[in-house]
Amino acid sequence: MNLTIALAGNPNSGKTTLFNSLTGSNQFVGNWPGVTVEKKEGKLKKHSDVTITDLPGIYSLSPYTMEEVVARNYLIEERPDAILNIVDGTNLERNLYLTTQLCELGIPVVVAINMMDVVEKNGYKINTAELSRALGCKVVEISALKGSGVLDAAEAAIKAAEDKKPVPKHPFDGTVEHAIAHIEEACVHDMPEEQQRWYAVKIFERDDKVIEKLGISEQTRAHIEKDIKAVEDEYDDDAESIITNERYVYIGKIINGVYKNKQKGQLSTS
Ligand code: BGO
Repeated sequence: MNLTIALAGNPNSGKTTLFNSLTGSNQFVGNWPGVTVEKKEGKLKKHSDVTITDLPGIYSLSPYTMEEVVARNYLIEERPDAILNIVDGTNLERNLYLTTQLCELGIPVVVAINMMDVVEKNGYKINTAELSRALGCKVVEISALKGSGVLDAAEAAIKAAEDKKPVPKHPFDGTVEHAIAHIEEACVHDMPEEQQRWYAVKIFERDDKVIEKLGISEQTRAHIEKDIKAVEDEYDDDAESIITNERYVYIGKIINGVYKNKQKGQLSTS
């Protein structure tokens, strides 16, 4: 079976190092359609039926940079069989911000925590079993530079692609979740179920590109705008910032339980 695995991660997370390690010299370089952002694809070593697509390094799936737009268009339009999300283990909090968004796409995700050689040298340990439980997807420790764990990460991504199980939904806070549920019902209920979540969150954030793509009518927009405004009034903040804060609160809770200083035996937040 031919499978496509997208490699996604923050700039400097080690994505290029991992891509080279997974594909060796088996790479094809081009451009993403319509833009001057480089597109790299390659065949996974010893798996000629598995294509790895290297997405541009990004911090978020927002519509503000060319890299983000290229990456998210690929993910929502092409829908790869799985996402291998490379995360810099020395900077978990910032990197997991993208992870929370990738997990909403309805595509199976495997998280590869990179730079584990540095994490360990610094005397830290990451409880990957707990992180995996909290995120709802498989988590693998790797060092792309040293090559350790890289094959396990690839095998895990293949398995996730074959199993086709999207990541379970992480709920936002009460009224935010309520508004998103309304949006799902009003705007995206005819989409495949696993795709609805990401679109509904983007509509809540008033993401123009998504609203335009879906061709949401003025009447429906006015209807959901009432829900969004009510949440903004309650939180005294704008919708996009509310979602950003919700993500960081969620990440903060996760990290508290998984990042441990080996020497002191204490939990740390980064
Ligand atoms: C330089 N462990 C360690 N210790 N370093 C790693 C690992 C790892 O597991 N993985 C990657 N790196 P990219 P993006 C560098 O280039 O793959 C290092 O942006 C240097 N260069 O070697 O490029 C990797 O594609 C001079 O480091 O990331 C690279 O995601 C001094 O992380 C950097 C020190 O990796 C970014 C490092 C001239």
